[in-house]
Amino acid sequence: MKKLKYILLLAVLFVLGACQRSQEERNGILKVYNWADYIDEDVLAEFPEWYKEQTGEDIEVIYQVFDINEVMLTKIERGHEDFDVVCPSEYIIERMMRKDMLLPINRDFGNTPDYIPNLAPYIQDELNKMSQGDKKVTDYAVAYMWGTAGTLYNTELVTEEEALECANMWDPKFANKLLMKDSYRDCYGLAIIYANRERLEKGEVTVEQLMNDNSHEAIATAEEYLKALKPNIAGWEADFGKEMMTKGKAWMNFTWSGDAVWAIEEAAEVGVELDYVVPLEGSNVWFDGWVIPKYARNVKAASYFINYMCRPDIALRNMDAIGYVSAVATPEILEEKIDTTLENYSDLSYFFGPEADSVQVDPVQYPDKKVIERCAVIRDFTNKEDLQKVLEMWSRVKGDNLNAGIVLLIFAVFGGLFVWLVISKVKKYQRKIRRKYRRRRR
Ligand code: N2P
Repeated sequence: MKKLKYILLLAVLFVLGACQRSQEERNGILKVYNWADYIDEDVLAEFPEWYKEQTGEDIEVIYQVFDINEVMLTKIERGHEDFDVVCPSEYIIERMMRKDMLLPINRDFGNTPDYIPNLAPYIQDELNKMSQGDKKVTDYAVAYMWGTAGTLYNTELVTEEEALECANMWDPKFANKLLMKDSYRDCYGLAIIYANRERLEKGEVTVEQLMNDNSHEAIATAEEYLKALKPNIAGWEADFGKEMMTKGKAWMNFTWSGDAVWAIEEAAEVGVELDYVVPLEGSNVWFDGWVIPKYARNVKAASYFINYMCRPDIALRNMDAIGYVSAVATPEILEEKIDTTLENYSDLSYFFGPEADSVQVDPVQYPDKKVIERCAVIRDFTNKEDLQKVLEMWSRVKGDNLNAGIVLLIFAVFGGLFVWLVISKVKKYQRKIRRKYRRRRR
């Protein structure tokens, strides 16, 4: 009995020790958790040198990537992993704020300039719409990249008019030709918007209301419309859509604007023409931002890393490397992005200020004000049970594919076994008969 008590005491001490260790500061190492293909590798590699110049301290960066917001969130929420800086999308930032999972960003950078005010006021305002009580989101999150969800299409196989109306995605002529972003919130919004297109046209409801409606009725509608879309879906992609489109293996891809920019450029190099539009019915404008989770163990380096990401030259290099658009909106960025060979002029005053109301800038990267006006930002589904219902619906929608595949596989395996059994039985019987005849002849 005494021995057992001793072992229990040791176990408690061990657990306490582990907890203590996991909260201890971890100088010299910065753990970054970001989306895949979402940073210029040289920018990342140069951070330690810049950090040393600013602080006199050495730092080693441990960098990991994810493809799906929820995967990242589970690691932090359930696994308490000690990432110092991570990059969730807006609705996950909102959830992390609500669940008190974030630390405020300390902007006391000593002699280092604070680059965070370089962010577009438009994005800052959108972020702050998600504030929780007196906790302002912009004190806890710094926007990184932003964009829209829309349709990337092969111009030889799909017309611009077809791509512009999301209704066409349901057209049987695109059977097995459509790739969908493996993101339940983007797909949910698309389905609800399409289902309510007539009410939207009459002005009875807004894109924002639809996309953020998690009533039982809305969930059932989304399920019905997403299931109806399945014959057209060639795959749910987290990151391979751009490659499939570049290789001409799919005709349309409901995806994020930054992936579209990358795919359009890559495809052009191999002679395939792709383009991207935001559905006329409406869509979502999204942004991802840097946050410091409460299990972080190098808060200082995390804040410096976030600040470094807001330096205009760094923002430009990241944009050039990945195709996405930075939330930094300084005049040098606008100047760099102006392309006088473009035919279209866009109103980007909402992002770069009043002087940018008619500028020649790639409309896929920086949508015109009118496009932004038909989009809305995705908010988190705050009620746990409703969120669970949406997730269950999503796995039913996606799971059907898997089930059909598994059923086919089972049939193929058992069918094969059955045929093999019958053939071997027949052969055995034939051998028996032959032997019988031989014996009789003797
Ligand atoms: C890039 C992922 C972009 C995330 N691979 C868009 N929210």
